[in-house]
Amino acid sequence: MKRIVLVGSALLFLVAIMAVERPQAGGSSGGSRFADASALAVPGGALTVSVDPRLESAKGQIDLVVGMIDAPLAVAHGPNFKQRGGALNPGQQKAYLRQLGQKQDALMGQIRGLGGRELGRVGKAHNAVVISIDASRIKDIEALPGIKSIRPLINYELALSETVPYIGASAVHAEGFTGTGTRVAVLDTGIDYTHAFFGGAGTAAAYTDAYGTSTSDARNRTLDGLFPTAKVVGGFDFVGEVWPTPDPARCGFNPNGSPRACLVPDPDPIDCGPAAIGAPCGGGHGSHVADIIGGNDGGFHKGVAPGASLYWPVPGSWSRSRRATTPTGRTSRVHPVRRPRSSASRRPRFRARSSSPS
Ligand SMILES: [Ca+2]
Ligand SMILES: [Ca+2]
Repeated sequence: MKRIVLVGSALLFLVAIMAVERPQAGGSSGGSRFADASALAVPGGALTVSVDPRLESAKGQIDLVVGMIDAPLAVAHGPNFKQRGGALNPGQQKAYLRQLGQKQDALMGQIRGLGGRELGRVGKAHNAVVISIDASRIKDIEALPGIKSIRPLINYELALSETVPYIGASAVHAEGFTGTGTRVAVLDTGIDYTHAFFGGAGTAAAYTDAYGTSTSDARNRTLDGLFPTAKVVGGFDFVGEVWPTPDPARCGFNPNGSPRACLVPDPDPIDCGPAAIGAPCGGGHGSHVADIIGGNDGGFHKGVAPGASLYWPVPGSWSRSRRATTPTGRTSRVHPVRRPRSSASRRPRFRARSSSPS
């Protein structure tokens, strides 16, 4: 019996040592140390829940981002982990996310009991669940354990007026370097050279004159006296409007009878962008990229090199970037080209919305 007690004591001592050696968030070791997400958690009830003041007068059904007290994976892994090495190896990272997910499951069970519905959840850069619920339940959510913050879900629109200064390009512009005299060739889906951000009229009528009203419209294959322009000084469409979508009318059929896709080049690189043009159109990615590079409406809206001239060879059709802009314009992948606030008559082409729980 005495021997059994001694062995048990030794085991307890070993467990105690392991507990002391648990890594903390921000640790710099590789992945060899034992990881336990619970060591990163702030005890429930120890924090005051931060409720966004914009919710004070909220009424009716509302979308909320409910932040949780456990650190997201990025925090648990440690700051600058690419340079310094993270605290968790890949397996531990997955286990940590599973642990966060289990707590989110438990929270959602409680929120559903309050009449809420889950819209989404995140755990890597931010630990939160996104829900839809009646605003009258915000106080009840605040009382739930493990809650850190409650914020409204807001649709943000990215804008060059923010991103260009953010990367330091505005400071370069202030020194007189705007890309003037530089020619940039971009390989993408095409460019809407009628857009106001590229010096065009910026009207639906101008776009229709250049593109037509469907992918089969002859105007998207001819220059129509509208191209090139002072800003978009050259370009060519090497693929046509629908490639790689099969186009039996122009391309015929494969030996097995299936419709073929083929390249149908034309001299007009006008982009197939607006949702007003039906399927299979739905792109606009090239115009979006062009705006980031050299968009310039002569006012507040400026790309990274607003003085640059653009060339637009089109080696890939809109279909290659279908995910960039859905027919409803709702996708988070696109950096939207915003309509100038000063001109309501200019259409909000290629605009996309991005929802963020931040
Ligand atoms: Ca045309
Ligand atoms: Ca074309």
